[in-house]
Amino acid sequence: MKLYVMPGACSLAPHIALHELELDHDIVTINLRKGEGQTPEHLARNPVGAVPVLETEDGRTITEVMAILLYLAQRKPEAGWIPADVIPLYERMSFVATELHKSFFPLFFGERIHSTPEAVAELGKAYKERLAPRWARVSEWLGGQDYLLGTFGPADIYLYVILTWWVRGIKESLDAYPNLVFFMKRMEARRGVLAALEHENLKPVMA
Ligand SMILES: N[C@@H](CCC(=O)N[C@@H](CS)C(=O)NCC(=O)O)C(=O)O
Repeated sequence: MKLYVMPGACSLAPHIALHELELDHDIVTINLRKGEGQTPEHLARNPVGAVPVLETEDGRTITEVMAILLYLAQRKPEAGWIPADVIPLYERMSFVATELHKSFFPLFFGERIHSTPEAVAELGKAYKERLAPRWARVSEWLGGQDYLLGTFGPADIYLYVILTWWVRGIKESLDAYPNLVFFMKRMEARRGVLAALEHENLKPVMA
């Protein structure tokens, strides 16, 4: 399998999954900042020019973090990442994808939406406020558990990557959410997480 990533981007999630599941893979880095997402080769893989993209041995090309994570989970059923009742898994993954992941575009790229620094700052403030009840929601899901569904799985990996953006990218604290702090520390004690971080030349955010 070949996974196209940009270090630290959402593609880190399937990268971690490949390590956690111990699946053979090659990583190809796409430097989006240098326009490598817009080359004809990459657009043929994903017409919106984004990472991640997974190419499988049997010739499938899969885009979308959630789809790739679920595909990888199905490749290794013995890991137990797909519970008998899939609804809580889909609910949490969909929440991370739509309510959390996509809230970061205005935080990272506000200047692509508004042209004045004041408007960009206001947009950022609004999105940070919008995220607060959403962090509370995932914190409540975690409760006293180690992972979102009790046992480790793809929703945890996806949530972990988005939380690294909050801490490393936006430089915000998680101190208001002790469950999330413990979750991040737990994730950063995992071998697969550390292996993918190292491959992408990244340090743990809770260190
Ligand atoms: N819905 C997509 C979003 C992918 C996405 O936003 N990828 C970002 C990196 S985190 C990207 O490649 N952005 C480049 C671009 O949109 O031009 C998914 O879940 O995979």
